[in-house]
Amino acid sequence: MAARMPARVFIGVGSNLANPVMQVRQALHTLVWLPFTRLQAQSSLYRTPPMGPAWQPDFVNAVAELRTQLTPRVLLAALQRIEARQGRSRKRLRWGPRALDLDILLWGARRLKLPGLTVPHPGIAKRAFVLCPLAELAPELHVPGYGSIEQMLAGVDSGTLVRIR
Ligand code: A4P
Ligand code: MG
Repeated sequence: MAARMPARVFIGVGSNLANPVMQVRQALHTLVWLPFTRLQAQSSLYRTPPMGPAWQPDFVNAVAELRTQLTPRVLLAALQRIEARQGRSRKRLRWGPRALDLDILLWGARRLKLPGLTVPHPGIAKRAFVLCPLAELAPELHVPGYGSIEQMLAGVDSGTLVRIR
């Protein structure tokens, strides 16, 4: 399972139910315990207006940077177990409210297209709530297939995000 050089991986963390700040903090703490993985850095937390149905509460978003020797599939399965443990039901409305969402945003410079796993995350270019915390951790970043994080940030409206802690 751990047969490789560590990859630099970024995880998007989001919540808008059941005390979102606590959910995001707890998820970040849990990432520390993943096998063959180091939590390298974590961004500030941001309060962000919902993308998708507007009746739902604001989200809290953050990004975590990992070094991992896990394979992409094994890491995704581990993230889905963390979501499930934090009360995430998988039968939900698309883009609807959730206690915890963990997305694999980037896997080094790789592009992955596996059943159930696309990296870079397909929504990355349109989401200020991903790009702002990502830029905080890695302002030099180049996103494969998209360009520099700086260019990408110029294409979204980050004025509605509030850095909360
Ligand atoms: N999947 C494919 N690629 C990936 C990847 N790179 N990382 C698959 C994680 N999962 C990936 O995801 C659906 C399927 O995507 C999974 O089975 C996995 O195999 P999901 O988490 O079950 O469902 P979802 O998250 O509701 O769907 P979706 O369309 O991925 O939603 P998003 O894109 O995650 O958006 N507004 C704000 N302000 N902040 C947010 O964080 N999040 C969402 C959810 C909506 N609005 C938001 C936010
Ligand atoms: Mg998701």
